[in-house]
Amino acid sequence: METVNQLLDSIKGVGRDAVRGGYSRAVYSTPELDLRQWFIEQAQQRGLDVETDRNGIIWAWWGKPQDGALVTGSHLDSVPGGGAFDGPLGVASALAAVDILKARGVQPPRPLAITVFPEEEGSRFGVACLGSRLLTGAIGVEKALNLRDADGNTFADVARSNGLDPRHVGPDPEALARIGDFVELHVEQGKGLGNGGPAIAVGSSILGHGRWKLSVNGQGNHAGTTLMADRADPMVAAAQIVLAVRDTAAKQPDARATVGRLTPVPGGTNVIASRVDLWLDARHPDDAVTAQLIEAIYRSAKEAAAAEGCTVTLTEESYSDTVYFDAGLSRRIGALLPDAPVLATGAGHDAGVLAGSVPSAMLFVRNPSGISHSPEEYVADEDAATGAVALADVLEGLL
Ligand code: HGY
Ligand code: MN
Ligand code: MN
Repeated sequence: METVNQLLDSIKGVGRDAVRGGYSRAVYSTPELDLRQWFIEQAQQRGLDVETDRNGIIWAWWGKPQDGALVTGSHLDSVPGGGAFDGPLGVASALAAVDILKARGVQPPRPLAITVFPEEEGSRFGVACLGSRLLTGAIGVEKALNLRDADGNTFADVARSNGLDPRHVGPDPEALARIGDFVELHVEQGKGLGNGGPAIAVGSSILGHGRWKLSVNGQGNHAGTTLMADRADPMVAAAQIVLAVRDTAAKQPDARATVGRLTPVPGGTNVIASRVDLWLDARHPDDAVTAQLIEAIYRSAKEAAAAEGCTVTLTEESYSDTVYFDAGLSRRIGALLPDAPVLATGAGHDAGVLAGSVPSAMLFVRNPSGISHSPEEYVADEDAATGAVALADVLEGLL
């Protein structure tokens, strides 16, 4: 069987983005579907029984599916122009860990399953961890089904065209009961493990984070015939808002706020936009501080819009409180990996969504630069191999 690095190597050509660099593997896009098929084949080659549940989550079972199983997994979808490891490292490490356990002659006393969650990044439908939120009921079914991608396709339609029945999408207590403990291995998206020392850390918490959409409305017009004094240009207001986001967050220790996506409508070079949509990603350990941040940003946005003769609306699209992983499970994992430091993360994960329903924990694998959501995301082969062994040790110890 392939090692974790060979497994990652076997998918390195899937979903390469020639324009952005890195990988663009949006949920239910061809690259992501190809990766799903790759995972199913790899799991079946290992004798695992594979099923896809009514929310599109793939489960690969070693042993008969039953309540209280030990489950590990991650995601295969990516951000636009993302790195090679965010998601796939956890899935490939889980496959490699099963190989290691089989080679050790382990006979699981309880079933072990590998899961692949759809739409962890929220890159297509705008809500991160959509699959695990549906599973746990952390998102309303109607809201989920009506989410739209950039082309206006609803999640319901896309789910339907990928074999799901929208009438059955939603909370799945039977599937959730099968998760006795959940452990997700993930590339570290920070510099906590640096360049030396242990390559693996145990997760402690996930920063509270949310997404908001701001829409600035102005007067669309001709770029050449409209004098500067006669404009209500939402792009100018949007530019002020982006600066206000940065300035507001910079004043708040530990806050992070980002506008990574901005869409002018109609988006012509010789056209003054009529509307500009921009999306805010804001995060802070204290949910009350995040709320104050958003209020301050919205105040500045309204001032910026008014100064340009425009208006602005703000809509919350998703929010997750700060999450602390299960203390008992993390302690047990710490005992199995005595050299592993404990790290908090600023990145969201399905393990964070599941933590509200089942004992959940994370392992992080060194990423020397800490850069992620970028083609420069990196894990050295030896660290990836160390991660797979660490995951195998943890799974064996928890079985
Ligand atoms: O956005 C996040 O924190 C995660 O990568 N989905
Ligand atoms: Mn991820
Ligand atoms: Mn990510």
